[in-house]
Amino acid sequence: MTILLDQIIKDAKKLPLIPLVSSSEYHEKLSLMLRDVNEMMEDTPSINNLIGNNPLVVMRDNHKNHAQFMATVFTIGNYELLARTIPWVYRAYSGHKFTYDYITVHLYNWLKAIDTHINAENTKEIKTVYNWMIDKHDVMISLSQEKQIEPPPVKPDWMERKNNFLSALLDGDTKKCIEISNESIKTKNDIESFYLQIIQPVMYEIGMLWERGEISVAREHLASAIVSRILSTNGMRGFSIQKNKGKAVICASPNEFHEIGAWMISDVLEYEGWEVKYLGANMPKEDLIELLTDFKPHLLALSVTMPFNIIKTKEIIRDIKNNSNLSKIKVLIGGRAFNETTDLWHAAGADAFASDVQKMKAIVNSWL
Ligand code: B12
Repeated sequence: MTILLDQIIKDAKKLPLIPLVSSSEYHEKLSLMLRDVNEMMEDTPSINNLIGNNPLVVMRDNHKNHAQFMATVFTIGNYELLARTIPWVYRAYSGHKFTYDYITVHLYNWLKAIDTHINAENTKEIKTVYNWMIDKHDVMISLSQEKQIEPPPVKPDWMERKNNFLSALLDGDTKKCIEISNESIKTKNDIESFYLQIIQPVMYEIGMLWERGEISVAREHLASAIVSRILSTNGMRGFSIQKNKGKAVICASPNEFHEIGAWMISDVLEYEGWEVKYLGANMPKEDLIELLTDFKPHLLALSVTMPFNIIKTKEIIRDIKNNSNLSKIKVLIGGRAFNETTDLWHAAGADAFASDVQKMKAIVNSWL
């Protein structure tokens, strides 16, 4: 962590916690405030310049993510998450031609919407946080320009293969990617290294290229689609598997569209000897509970990439723990949302957290 980031995290941690009544009201009034903020932004005369001539729908989408993210920060009271995320916002938005001024105008409009919709006695702490973000504008610009966290380290003997895979992925060369995958996976024990040394670092690099505006959404989708095709073939390799370790359900939380990490976890558990049901992305709570009730797994592994999905994840875990038929299921969580912010995973109420497949194996084996 850099000195500046360390300072801003310390400063953020001095912000007041949001009383439950205020965070609940912020949550309740979210769509009203969002509607007003969108209208105020669209009525701003220089809006097209502010948003770098991006389509308005991209801006509205950003506002929705902002609203859900702030509701999460207020509900779980984690300001380290706030301080770590804002520099990413400045970097990613400016990488996509939004101006820095857009961010300030947007925050001032949130202050107006908060005053319009939230009872005056519940606004004090929320406005303190918004004013803090406005005050830190210049620091956040500097932080966003600092060197970014590198992707997870790749072992020297995998480096060339990883680079070749990345180039092939960016070229959309599915055949070459499948060749590299076949060269790398000869036995079921090779799958984990292929995932950790190639797929994960390559996808993180794809993310950074997108964040800096160096590749389009189409290129990122192309990469994700090829990786998904490769993961599908891994499930069909026909390596012998003994199902002697118990039953596991794996999915990504509601509104969570990142599923590659969860899929990797699922494959590794399956090859480790678990009887696995992998449910994919964006899993609705009620249907998950129904499946858990039928299948009666020993383990539920939930994946969360976007911090704004933590609240829904917390609700799932709460309902499982409060249900006498399900309360014995061990709940493991993981995903990018928890990887950087210390102890954030505790907010979701899970039994344990693992930052990657290797650590996940150690935890589930200790539960056997
Ligand atoms: C591909 C991708 C997408 C695809 C996903 C397709 C798919 N089929 O999964 C799509 C297009 C859907 C997408 C959408 C979005 N994305 Co995206 N996406 C990515 C990208 C490039 C790769 C994700 C990935 O596959 N990573 C590789 C896997 C293997 O890594 P992992 O998930 O961390 O998993 C490992 C561990 O975390 C752990 N783990 C994961 N899950 C679990 C679960 C358990 C139980 C355990 C124990 C461990 C564990 O083990 C895994 C293996 O070691 C990332 C970049 C990145 N750094 O990840 C951005 C990224 C995550 N996306 C980002 C953003 C902003 C978005 C959008 C908001 C964009 C938008 N404006 O629409 C939306 C959000 C959609 C939503 N509501 O979920 C940002 C998030 C930034 C932030 N501050 O939070 C990132 C980081 C890009 C960036 N650098 O800016 N995205």
